[in-house]
Amino acid sequence: MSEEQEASRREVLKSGLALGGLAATAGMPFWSKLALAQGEELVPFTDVPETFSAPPVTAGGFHFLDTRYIDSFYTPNDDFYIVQHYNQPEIAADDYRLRITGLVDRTLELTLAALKNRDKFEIDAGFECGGNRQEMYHGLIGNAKWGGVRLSDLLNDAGVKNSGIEVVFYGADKGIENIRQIDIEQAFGRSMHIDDAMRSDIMVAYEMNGVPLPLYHGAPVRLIVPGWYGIANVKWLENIHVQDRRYMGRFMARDYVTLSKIDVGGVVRWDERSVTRIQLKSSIVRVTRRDGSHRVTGFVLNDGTPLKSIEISIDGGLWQEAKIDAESTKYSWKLFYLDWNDASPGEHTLVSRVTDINGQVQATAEEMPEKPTRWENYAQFPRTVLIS
Ligand SMILES: Nc1nc2c(c(=O)[nH]1)N[C@H]1C(S)=C(S)[C@@H](COP(=O)(O)O)O[C@H]1N2
Ligand SMILES: [Mo]
Repeated sequence: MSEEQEASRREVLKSGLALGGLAATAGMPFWSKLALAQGEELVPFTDVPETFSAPPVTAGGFHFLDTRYIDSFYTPNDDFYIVQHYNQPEIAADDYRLRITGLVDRTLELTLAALKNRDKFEIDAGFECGGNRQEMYHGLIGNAKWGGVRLSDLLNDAGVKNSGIEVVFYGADKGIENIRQIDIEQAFGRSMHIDDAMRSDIMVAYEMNGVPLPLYHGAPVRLIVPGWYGIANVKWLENIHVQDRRYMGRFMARDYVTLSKIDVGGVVRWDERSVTRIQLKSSIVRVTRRDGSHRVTGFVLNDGTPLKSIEISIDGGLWQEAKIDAESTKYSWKLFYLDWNDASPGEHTLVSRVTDINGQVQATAEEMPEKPTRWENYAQFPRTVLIS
């Protein structure tokens, strides 16, 4: 490994300690406080219909978490949300090849065994689908420890030519797309600029929470782009292709494109851009009661920018600082709680807001840009509960 790579690896490790200045939890590990204790019960949300439930995991299906029951730092693999737009290809590990092609000095073709023989690293990454939303209580979310190899190591071995500016990632799953009235079979594809692709923390992953990547999460190999929305994490990855111009496939240029009214150089314009970095977001996921005292729990996701505070306001009152899991890592989700001491019987409205070290504050619904597309739902999310 070059000195430069070693330095950037150290930088990543160091910046993993992303929680400068936050209220830490002393004593017990944060996580041991999350599982429901003996005699602790969920307080019902009144914004959740009684009929609400998360769909079970099924082949080809769509699955999201019932966020009221988040009780571990790592989401169990069999409850991690599942989104795929085409099929779920089954690839025999022995037949698997990862090909690195295009504007490179040497085309690489790697078996799974060859990938596993290379330098391995692990990283925590929590992410959500760009289409995650309030109707499912933000359940298209999960946090896992991923294991695999550095994308930058593979690209350096292949030798990216100067003309190679765009890196495209193709999955083995395919579907028919109608493009200008023509039906065409396309593989799932996503891309990024070479400068993003050379980040030392992007992973070609073959493990999820210590076991081989499960089928629904892209077996045998997927991409993990920490800090970006789920769409970037191409499952069933079989080809990494370097080219000299932008890739304009459906999931970069037509779908997962956020349309919003923003200031562009002093002019308000309707802007269209591909969903990439995770926006600063928090949400309350549950309220529990034990021996008459209450606790409010939630999560934060963002692009890895260190956080300054996470606060909760009850019935429009003062913002109170919540405790955040101090062992969270740069790109993991960050779980937090607040002990709510004086909860009175009746209905209450609770809302959380997160602030990062740059002073950016999670927007209220009113402060959000006009944004008619369904992607990137990060506004403050008021929840209502009934205290009996
Ligand atoms: N090959 C492939 N990769 C894919 C997708 C897909 O349809 N095909 N869906 C993407 C989307 S939209 C999301 S949100 C994440 C979901 O990853 P998960 O199912 O492991 O949670 O995978 C991404 N990677
Ligand atoms: Mo997604």
